[in-house]
Amino acid sequence: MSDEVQAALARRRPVVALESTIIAHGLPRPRNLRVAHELEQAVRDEGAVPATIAVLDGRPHIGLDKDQLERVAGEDGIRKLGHRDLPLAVAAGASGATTVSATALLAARAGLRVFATGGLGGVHREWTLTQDESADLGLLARTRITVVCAGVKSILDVAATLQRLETLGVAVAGYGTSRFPGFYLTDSGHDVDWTLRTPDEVAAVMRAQDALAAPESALVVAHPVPEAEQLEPALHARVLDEALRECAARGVQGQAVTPFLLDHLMRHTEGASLEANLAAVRGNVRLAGRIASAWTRA
Ligand code: PSU
Ligand code: MN
Repeated sequence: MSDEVQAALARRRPVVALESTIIAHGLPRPRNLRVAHELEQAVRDEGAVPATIAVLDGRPHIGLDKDQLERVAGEDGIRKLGHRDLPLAVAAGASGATTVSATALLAARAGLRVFATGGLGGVHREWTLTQDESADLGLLARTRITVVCAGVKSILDVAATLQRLETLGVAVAGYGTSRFPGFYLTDSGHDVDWTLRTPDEVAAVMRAQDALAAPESALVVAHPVPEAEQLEPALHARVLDEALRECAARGVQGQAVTPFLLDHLMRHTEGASLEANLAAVRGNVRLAGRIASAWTRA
């Protein structure tokens, strides 16, 4: 743990966990490094301490300094680590960026409770053929953490992912909306059962989770990208269709699927999908800072 994060936790100051896969594998270089700094600053602007999480030379890090963040953003061959990869990377002395599942696991083990990302992984379209379901979902079913996200990535089968979250017992609430957000899009077209409207309301749910001694599951706070900053829905539909066809035609599989689709969308929307993605992440990081503050005040 970085000294700053350790000191903040010891003094019960708000801390927000940030994942690193979005930096290393979800965004293009060299902009990704600027974004990494910008996201950390956004957390600070809300009065919280950012803790970007990654594995470097076999050591999990909770909170990265400038050089470490640079390695995550720029090092060739930096791996993508889901939670199952953590022991393998540690034993091998390897370096890797952590996905939502690995970040949530490490954050919770370190005593962090609030985590911000772009969009969760989930059930991929054509799941019946590929069985591709992100490990994010299973991990969130057994980890007590609050994840602020713009829903799940719209490259997924959103209805199936919502169903899996229900089956797995993961609490889901819209933030300021009764519609589940669609990552690049403000509205995925699906309803959510619960709406929370303030950071204090979110903190109250977190306290209730602990008081109920419920299974150690997560709370997903689904926070939509503002409508003015979303990707144009018709463009989204058209380009996503192409991306999915291209992905299948090239036989892209496993961990490579999500980065491939995000990159394809970015290149075929002249960067508009990137801007929508960044707008979503920025909003999530800020909200997470406010939730962490409400949580430590409570
Ligand atoms: N959110 C983003 N961009 C990303 C991701 C999330 O805006 O690249 C990453 C997260 O790390 C998430 C991962 O856990 O994509 C999902 O990968 P997979 O579908 O292979 O589980
Ligand atoms: Mn997958």
